[in-house]
Amino acid sequence: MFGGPFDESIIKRAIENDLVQIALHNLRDQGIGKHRVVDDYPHGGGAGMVLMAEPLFSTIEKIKGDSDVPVILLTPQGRLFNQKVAEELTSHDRFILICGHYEGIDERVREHLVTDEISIGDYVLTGGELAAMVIIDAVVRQLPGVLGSDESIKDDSHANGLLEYPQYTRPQSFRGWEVPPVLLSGNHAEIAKWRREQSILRTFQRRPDLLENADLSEEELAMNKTLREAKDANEK
Ligand code: 6GU
Repeated sequence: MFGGPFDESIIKRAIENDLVQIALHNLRDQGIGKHRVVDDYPHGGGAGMVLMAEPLFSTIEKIKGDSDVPVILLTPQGRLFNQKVAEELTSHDRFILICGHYEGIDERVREHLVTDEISIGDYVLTGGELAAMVIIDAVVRQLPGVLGSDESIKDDSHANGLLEYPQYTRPQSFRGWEVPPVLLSGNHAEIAKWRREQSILRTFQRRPDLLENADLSEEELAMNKTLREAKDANEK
């Protein structure tokens, strides 16, 4: 499953340039018996299979040795992944992601091996692999040197707690739809001001929940208040 995303463009280049190393480990290599079994029926009965503790412990102990690298279980029960968590993960030299599968994993793995649990959203995936790819992508693009210019990271949606401002490229007029004149003015202060306002406006319209934690100046807080009052008045 990991071949596609890691063999493409930015992540591929990051790996080739040795900015990141991604190692895949197959639980089956530590599976039990001739058939390399990794799962078994749940004690107490019920549907589905449960990943056994032994293959997970031996796989991960082999990877981490005595080091205390974080062991993160990917599960819909984990804390919600977001840009802040992505930034937090970049602070570790290494981390291990466990892709849960089947109906679940033996609780002793959670209790005695796992140090963190992450979910990528309130929906259920068939396994943790896609979640791992999402997390790796979001983390790797933060690493120094991975993106062309570090500029593009700081303006990202969510990087400053706001959604990104609208972007335009050539032509200036497309099917009669014009680029906002301020962007053609060459006035860098005005452009920065317009973009900041657009970011706040867009966040207000689409994700007002984000504004509660965004870092706004006095003036911007006042703008937010005006927007909210106008909206409330409209709804009355
Ligand atoms: Cl991390 N795993 C699975 N299986 N489903 C999910 C998830 C993770 N995050 C959201 N849904």
